Amino acid sequence: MTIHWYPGHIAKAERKLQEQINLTDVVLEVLDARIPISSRYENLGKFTGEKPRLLILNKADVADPAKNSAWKTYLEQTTGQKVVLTSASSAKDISSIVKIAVELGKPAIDRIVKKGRLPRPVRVIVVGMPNVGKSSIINKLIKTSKVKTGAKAGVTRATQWVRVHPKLELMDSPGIIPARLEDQTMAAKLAMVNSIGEAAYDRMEVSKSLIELLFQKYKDSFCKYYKLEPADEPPCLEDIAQSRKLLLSGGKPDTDRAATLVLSDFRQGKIGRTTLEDIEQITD
Ligand SMILES: Nc1nc2c(ncn2[C@@H]2O[C@H](COP(=O)(O)OP(=O)(O)O)[C@@H](O)[C@H]2O)c(=O)[nH]1
Ligand SMILES: [Mg+2]
Repeated sequence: MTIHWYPGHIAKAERKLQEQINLTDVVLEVLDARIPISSRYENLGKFTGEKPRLLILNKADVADPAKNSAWKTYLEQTTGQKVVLTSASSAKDISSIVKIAVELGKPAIDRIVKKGRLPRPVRVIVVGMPNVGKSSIINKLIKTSKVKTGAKAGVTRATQWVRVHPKLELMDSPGIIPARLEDQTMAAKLAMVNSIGEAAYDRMEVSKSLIELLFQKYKDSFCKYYKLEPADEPPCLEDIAQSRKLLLSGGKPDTDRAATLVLSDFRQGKIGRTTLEDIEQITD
């Protein structure tokens, strides 16, 4: 499988990310709960330094509930960061993000006060790879309050801060962590959750890998959803095309449409709540 990537774009994106993070006290790091390994950028600490971080496992509503709690515990223990499971549509999840972010930012504000300056709200940024739900989380946070505090002087690109709580200001544009695709297995997972532009990969290949993974981890629900007899080997795209009556004009199975269908069903959580990565697969 070949997923293409462009180091030049990455360097540029990383510079921008660094500039954005420099303006903040706390970093809200969003992962896709279905792929906590591949959607996490291990070197984020290079950009955040000592700034406190909150890990958000988003899209928890479409991820496997049992694995959600296992991942939360594991990540809390191994990173020392706070971890929250969220679904960007849940108001309750969003208010817990606000509460924790204010707590995490308190030491930074205390330092300001100690220097004899006036306290100000904690400043936070939402960062993450494409499509993990950054904008949805930002929109949801902003909905809780609508007061814009305007552009800050001294910042080249006008950075808008939105006061989402008396003690919290949110940068209104997310920090985009460019998906690093050196590792093709991780790149394929990012393609599965739609974090990589379609032009960079072969849909059929990614779809086949997804079928194998879902078959391996969620055989019963997968076969049931596509009305396939559970077998020892994963179904091929032809099987799914047949079952869904996706046929070309000559009656041959339309594997291309089957590939698109499986990716789309998975992304929408139609096959069930699934998590593609397990704690057990981490080796170190
Ligand atoms: N099921 C589910 N979908 C979500 C969630 N958060 C975001 N999405 C969807 O994921 C897609 C990407 O979200 P977006 O906020 O644009 O991601 P961004 O690229 O990180 O800003 C959109 O279709 C959202 O509706 C969530 O918690 N659960
Ligand atoms: Mg966005």
